[in-house]
Amino acid sequence: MTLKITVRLLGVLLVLLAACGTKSTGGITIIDPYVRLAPPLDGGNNASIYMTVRNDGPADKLLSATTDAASMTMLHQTTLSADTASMSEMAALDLPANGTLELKPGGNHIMLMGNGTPGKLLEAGQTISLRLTFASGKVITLNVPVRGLE
Ligand SMILES: [Cu+2]
Repeated sequence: MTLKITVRLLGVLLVLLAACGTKSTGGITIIDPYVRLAPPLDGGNNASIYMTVRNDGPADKLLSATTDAASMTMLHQTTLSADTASMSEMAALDLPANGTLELKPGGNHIMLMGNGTPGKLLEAGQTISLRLTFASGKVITLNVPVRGLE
């Protein structure tokens, strides 16, 4: 009886941990990562990844993000002018010492071009594996959930 309750509690704990959505490696913590699918207007073939990257160490740079779930990934910066938003590719995104790098709608993001395996698009509810490489040599591999259109 007691054992059964313990096992059940453990199960609940594991579920809570899995839902937490953070991943920490070598002083860098990834908070609340998610893939946002593009509107069907774009052919539904591109997607963006957003997250907060917290750095509890010296200044670093995000150099690349790779995944098998897209034919190409890029680091993008969004620039807003009077009435248009345009995206440009960045060689790296700065991660300040003891600070954060925000990847968010209307700002910096990871762009997935040609998402999904050929002929099959990503769908809300899926999870993709993403590998982040930093200038310091740190590499973080994490699972990123796919959210639907917002
Ligand atoms: Cu973009």
